[in-house]
Amino acid sequence: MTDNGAPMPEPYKIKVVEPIAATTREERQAILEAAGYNVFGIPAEKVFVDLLTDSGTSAMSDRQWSGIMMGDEAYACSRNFYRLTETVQRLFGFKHILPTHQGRAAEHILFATIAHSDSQIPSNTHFDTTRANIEHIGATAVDFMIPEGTDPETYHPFKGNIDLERVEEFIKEVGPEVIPICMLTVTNNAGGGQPVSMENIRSLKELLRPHNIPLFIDACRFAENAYFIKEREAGYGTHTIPEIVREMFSYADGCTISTKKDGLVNIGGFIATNIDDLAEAMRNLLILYEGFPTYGGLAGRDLEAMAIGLEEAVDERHLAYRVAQVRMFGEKLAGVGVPVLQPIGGHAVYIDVKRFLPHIPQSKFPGQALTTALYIEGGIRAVELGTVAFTKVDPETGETVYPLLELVRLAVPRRVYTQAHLDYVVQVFAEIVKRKDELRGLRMTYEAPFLRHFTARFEPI
Ligand code: PM9
Repeated sequence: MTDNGAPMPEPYKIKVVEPIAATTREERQAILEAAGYNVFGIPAEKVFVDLLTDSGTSAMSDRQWSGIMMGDEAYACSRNFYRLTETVQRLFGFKHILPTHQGRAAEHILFATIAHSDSQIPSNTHFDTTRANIEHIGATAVDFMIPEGTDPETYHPFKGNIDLERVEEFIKEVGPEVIPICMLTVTNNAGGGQPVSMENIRSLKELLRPHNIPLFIDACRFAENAYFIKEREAGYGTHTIPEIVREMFSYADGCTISTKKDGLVNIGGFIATNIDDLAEAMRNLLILYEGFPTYGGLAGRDLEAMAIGLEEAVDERHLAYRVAQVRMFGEKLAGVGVPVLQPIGGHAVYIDVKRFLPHIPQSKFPGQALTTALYIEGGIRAVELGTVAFTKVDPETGETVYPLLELVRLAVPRRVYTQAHLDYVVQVFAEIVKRKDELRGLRMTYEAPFLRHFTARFEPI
C-alpha cells in the first residue's frame, strides 16, 4: 500500500526493454520433447514468462550499469575490490571478504577447507548445491527444519527456523568434534522461501558457542529475510533493514552468498568470515580454483555492480514492493484454486503438488509433470523442487526416500516482470486447474550421478 491507500505499483520505471517470444502450442510441444521434458533444456528465447529462478535474472539498475563502466580491470587489488570490501564490512560486519564467481563456488571453497569424510554439517535445510558440495567430499549434510516447516498448510511466521532441540540432541549424539560448522539458510529456499527469525539465529549461536562450532549463514536472500523480521518479529518494526541485517550477521562467524539473488547481479558471490586462519586457508584454495583473492573469478566491473546491488538490496521500498508482489501473486493463484505453500515466501510462490495432483504418485514425478503442463499451456517455465530434485537413496537399505514436500516453484526475478505478466500466469493456471485431473506422470530415462534435476530426461507415461 502507498500512503494514499492505492496498491503499490513497481517502484521503478523501465529504461531498457527486451522483447519476449510468443510460440504456438505445437511449437512448445516439439521444444519440450526435444528437451527431454526437462524445462532446464528449453531455449530461453522460447519461454514467455521465465519463473525458473530468481538467481542471476535480476534487472540491474542504471547505477549498476554505470558502475560497470567504472570497472578497474587490473589483475590484482582493483579499486572495485576495495569498494566491495567496504560495502560488505559495513552491511554484514565481517572482516575477510573472498569474492567467488557464484554461490556454489563459495560453498566448494568453504567445505573443501573445513570438511572431511567423517564431518557432519547440520542446517535448517541445505540448498541442493550446498548439500552436493558437502556430499562430494564424503561428508554428511543433515537438515533440522522445525516441524511446522514440513507442513505446507499451517501458518508460522518463521517456518525457516532451525529446530534447536534437534540440533542440541544431534551435537550430543555425534559429538561437536565432527561438526566443523552449522549452516543456516536465510531465507530457506528448499523449504519454501521461508524466513528465519532473529530469535532463532541468536539462540542457535548460543547453542553452538560452548561447543566452539562456528555458525555460517547461507545468505543468498538475506535482505528478504531481514524484511520479514521487520514485518513479523516483535521489537523490529522500527529498525531499519541495514540494522536488522547487521544484527543477523553479528551472531554468525561467516557466510557464503550467491549475490545472483538479493545482491541484484547476474553473476557473483563471496565468502566472508571473521575467522583469520580459516580465511587464510580459503584464500589459498581460492587462488587454485577461482582466481586471485581480490577478484575470485569475476571481472572488476562485476565487483562494482555487486557492491551497488548489495546497497540497493537493503532499500526498504524495493523490499516492500518485492515481498508484496510475490505475496499478491500467490494470493491470486490460491484464488483460482491452486494450493500454495503458506505463508507465501519471499522470492517465489511454491505450489503444493501433492494436494494439486493427488492422482500422480511421487514415483511418477508429479511436480515435473506440472512444469511441463505450464510450458505447454502458456510458455511458462517453473522449477520442480520435489522428487526429481530431492529424492535420496538410503545408504544402509538402498531404499528410495522421497522428499516430504513435493513442490513446484514459481520464482519471481527481481525488477523484471510487471503485474500484468504475473496475472497472465494466474490465467494460465486457471486453465490448468479446469483439467488438472487429466495430467499424467512421467518416466525418467536419464539421470546424472548428482544434481540430477538439471539434466534428467523424461518421457510421458
Ligand atoms: N539457487 C535457485 O534457483 C539457483 C540454482 S538452482 C536453479 O534457487 C541457496 C539458498 C540458493 C542457491 C542457488 C545457492 C547456489 C546456494 N544457496 O546458483 O551457485 O538458493 O550462485 O548459488 C538457485 P549459485
